[in-house]
Amino acid sequence: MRISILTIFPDFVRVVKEYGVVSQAVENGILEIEIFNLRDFAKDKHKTVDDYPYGGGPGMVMKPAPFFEFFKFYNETYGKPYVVLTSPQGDVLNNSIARELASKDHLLIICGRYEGIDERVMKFVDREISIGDYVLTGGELPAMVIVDVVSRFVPGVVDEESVKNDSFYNDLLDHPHYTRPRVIEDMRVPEVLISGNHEEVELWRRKESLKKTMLKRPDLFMKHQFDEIDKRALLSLFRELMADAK
Ligand code: 4FV
Repeated sequence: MRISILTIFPDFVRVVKEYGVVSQAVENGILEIEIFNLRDFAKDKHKTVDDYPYGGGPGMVMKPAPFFEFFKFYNETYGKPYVVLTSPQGDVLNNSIARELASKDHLLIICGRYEGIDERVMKFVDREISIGDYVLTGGELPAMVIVDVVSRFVPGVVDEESVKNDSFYNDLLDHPHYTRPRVIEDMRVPEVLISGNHEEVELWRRKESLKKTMLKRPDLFMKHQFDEIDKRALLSLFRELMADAK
């Protein structure tokens, strides 16, 4: 998969491909991540990318011309990508949107700055994505979040099992995790996790996921598709509750 990022701060975003599983995926050739500096497509000697807003008001707006220059070059050189603009007006990112983006073989992410981008640039944009209902100083962090979450859905980047156990994979929050030592400050690892009984472990983890999801994200719980293990987990939870209620 090819992911390109267009920004006025290339050094800021470059780190997203220099650490962890994303950097390994780049080394293994599974991911190609390329960063472009919008200023390289501003034709004036000051490489200007912003200007005053028509109609007045605070702040500056990103000029359309450097983007038009960039797309002329980019589409000729790399072919037409699926273009994502990171902005507060976008669809709020979640796992299913990330999975959808990961199905594209060629993504280009545009990072806004200032008050925003001249509206005429939207002719190049296939999708606007927001990472949440708040206003950032720039679209670079959202672009890095998108690279990170999308890369996990690209086959070969992370082990399938790990993705299957993800929070939100099946609209459930994740179960608690434990590792050595067995006891720390009198806090013990739940016995079932050291029992070696994989069925009991799986049931315990699903019960914990269901409990946490019902408590913290009932909206997700209502979306969750129940399977056999869920039913056994809920029965067991119910029996425990009834026992505690006695
Ligand atoms: C944002 C978000 C975001 C708005 C003006 C960049 C800033 C500045 N992008 N999710 N929330 N962008 O706040 O994606 O240009």
